[in-house]
Amino acid sequence: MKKAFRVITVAAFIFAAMSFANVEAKDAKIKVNGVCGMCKTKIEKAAKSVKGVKTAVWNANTKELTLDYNEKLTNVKKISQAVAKVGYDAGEIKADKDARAKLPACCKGEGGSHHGTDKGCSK
Ligand SMILES: [Cu+2]
Repeated sequence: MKKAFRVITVAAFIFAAMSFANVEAKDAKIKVNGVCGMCKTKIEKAAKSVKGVKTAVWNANTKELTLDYNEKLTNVKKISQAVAKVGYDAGEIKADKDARAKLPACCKGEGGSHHGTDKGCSK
């Protein structure tokens, strides 16, 4: 019986340590109004430049940026601000006007296409 108790104690410890680690890793989804593959690269790069962001994946179909970050180091607002800075509306944060003005027309949803890049807007 003593041995079983020990195993349970160790298991409980491991479980507690795991859930503690999970507290720091947060998931979030924010809407970002990008258009193409070029936008995707910019959006993800901006999000990942924020300290504490582990993964940032933007989906062109759903317009959702899926984040995995350490909540001790950053938060959704900070990440949104970093994305807004490169010219896109991100969650509650509006795009930086100057950065947006520099985006290709198609990346602003105004039609047209990038020149010869299949990663860019083509539709
Ligand atoms: Cu684009």
